[in-house]
Amino acid sequence: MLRSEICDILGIEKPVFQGGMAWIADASLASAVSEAGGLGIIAAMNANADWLRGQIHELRSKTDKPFGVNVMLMSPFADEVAQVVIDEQVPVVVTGAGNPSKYMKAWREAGIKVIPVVASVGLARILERAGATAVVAEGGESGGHVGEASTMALVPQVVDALNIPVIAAGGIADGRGVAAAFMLGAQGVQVGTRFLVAEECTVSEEYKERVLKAKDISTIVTGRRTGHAVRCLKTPFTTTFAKKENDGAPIEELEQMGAGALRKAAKDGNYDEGSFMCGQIAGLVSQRQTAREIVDDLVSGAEKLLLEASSWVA
Ligand code: TUI
Repeated sequence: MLRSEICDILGIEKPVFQGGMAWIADASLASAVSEAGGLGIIAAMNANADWLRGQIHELRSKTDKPFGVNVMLMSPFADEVAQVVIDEQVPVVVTGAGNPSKYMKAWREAGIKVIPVVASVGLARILERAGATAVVAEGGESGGHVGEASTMALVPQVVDALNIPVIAAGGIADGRGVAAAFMLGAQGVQVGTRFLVAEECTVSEEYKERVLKAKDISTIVTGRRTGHAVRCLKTPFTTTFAKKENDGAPIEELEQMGAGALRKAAKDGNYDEGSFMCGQIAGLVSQRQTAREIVDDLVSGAEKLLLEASSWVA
């Protein structure tokens, strides 16, 4: 059985977190992942307190297992969402796209386990000192907002710098990735892209089909000049965006273009105008499965490899 300290800390059976994908990770997907023994995560994204409260209640009607809420720190509703997780006694808060320091004291006092997503050793150190339970070290292979370092480079450096558990994210979609993450010193993994095609994932059919068809070089990072680098599938939208970015379009124009594009992909399946956030590992994602099948495959694949690993040593 693949287990680590993070399983005991969070009360989960399997060290698999589902990524808090904006506009995608809702109560349907998160409850299915938690029921499967992993950590399902509802993405608060740019939604307000009422929406999040509704999702938390829906999740709790489907599972009594532990779950998390991802607080996207660039959201205009971050302050009210930060209070909802306290009022609703959410067991785990994962944060992304910023530094959650200003909320940490209140969350810790409310008994919430706080697991920030970091893309650098520097922020990881700051958040360990601020009382983080663990961190997710997310490499630039990931879909969505990304930092500079790759998973292979980032994870062992964060592991060496901290004394709390590290969860690896970015480029992990099967047992090989999970086993590799453990070899780098991680105690668990966070997986986004593979869960996009889960049966319980409510994202548009167009999105799922595009992920299933994606290859190794189907994604591109745009927005580095705006300070909000985002990895998406290459589409007409990213081609136009990248051209404008390279041609020196004003940052306000680029930000304006990006606004609403993820919703257009996730909810409307609008291929021409949508931003289909997706990790580099999409080329490995080739079948629709239930969340339980995905969690089981990730874990059993890693167990088999880790048990056989000593055969490499003469
Ligand atoms: O947050 C994510 N992934 C996301 S958020 C998102 S919504 C969005 N849409 C358009 C533009 C921007 C965001 C889609 N995907 N992953 C975690 C993550 N956090 N990746 C990188 C970071 C990060 C980057 C810089 C965290 C902190 C940071 O610096 C904070 C500081 O103040 O030092």
